[in-house]
Amino acid sequence: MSRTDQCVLSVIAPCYNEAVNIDLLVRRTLAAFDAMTIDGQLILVDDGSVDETWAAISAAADEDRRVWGVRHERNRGIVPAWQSGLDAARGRLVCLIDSDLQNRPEDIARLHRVYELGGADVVQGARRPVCTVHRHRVFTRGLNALLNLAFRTRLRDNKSGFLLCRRDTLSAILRHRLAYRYFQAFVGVAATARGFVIKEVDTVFEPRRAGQSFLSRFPIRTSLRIVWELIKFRAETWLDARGRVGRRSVLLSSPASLADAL
Ligand SMILES: Nc1nc2c(ncn2[C@@H]2O[C@H](COP(=O)(O)OP(=O)(O)O)[C@@H](O)[C@H]2O)c(=O)[nH]1
Ligand SMILES: [Mg+2]
Repeated sequence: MSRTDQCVLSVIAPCYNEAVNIDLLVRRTLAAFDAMTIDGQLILVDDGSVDETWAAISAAADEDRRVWGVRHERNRGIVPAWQSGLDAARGRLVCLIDSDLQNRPEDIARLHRVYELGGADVVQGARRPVCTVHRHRVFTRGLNALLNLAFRTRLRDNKSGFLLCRRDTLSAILRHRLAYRYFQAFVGVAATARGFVIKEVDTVFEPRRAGQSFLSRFPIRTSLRIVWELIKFRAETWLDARGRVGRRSVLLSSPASLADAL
């Protein structure tokens, strides 16, 4: 596939020190494309890994033209990695998936099937079990409840990270004005706040085969930072909504002030 070719589906996987998982991830994802008989592209974004992740990605890209590698020189986080994947994506549809095989690449077909049935802008996997490490489960459930409360949503898994939608829909969801390190936690509420309809389907969340979860490194610090960012994002969406309503009411109430409003 050349840089200008279009395809149907681009799967984007952020990779941070996942050398041991790349080979199987690639084989299972390409097999899923074959089973779906879909014109697919797999984009692996190495986010400044310090292990052999980039070597594994390069080898896979050399072997199959459907595999693309993107590399960050230094670690920038999951959402900037999704963004770089999005910049390289040639698909009308995109799918985000973890690279550690906790999401099953075979389930991409399920998300796609549900999407094609219509009625949803975003189809996301609700992880079952939601977490495989006990202390993470408490954190994940608490954060999920907090997000639903703050944004008046009723999502079962706000921090899924396994979803499928149109490419331009994902661009719109990831747009934000303030700086966040963990915006991946706000994808569900951001989608809802921007008027997209999300459908959730249960997907198996396997235990990690190898490597380390980013949460196990600094759980307390990470949790506090995410809660702080939640407050920030709540304020950002509130201001956005007020801005929209404000502009609309000016337009509706006084055509003469149209120039001012623009
Ligand atoms: N790009 C990028 N990806 C990351 C980073 N930390 C984790 N990931 C990837 O994001 C996915 C989910 O991360 P993981 O640590 O397994 O989170 P958990 O499943 O919620 O415990 C995996 O594919 C990781 O390789 C990071 O700093 N940058
Ligand atoms: Mg994981």
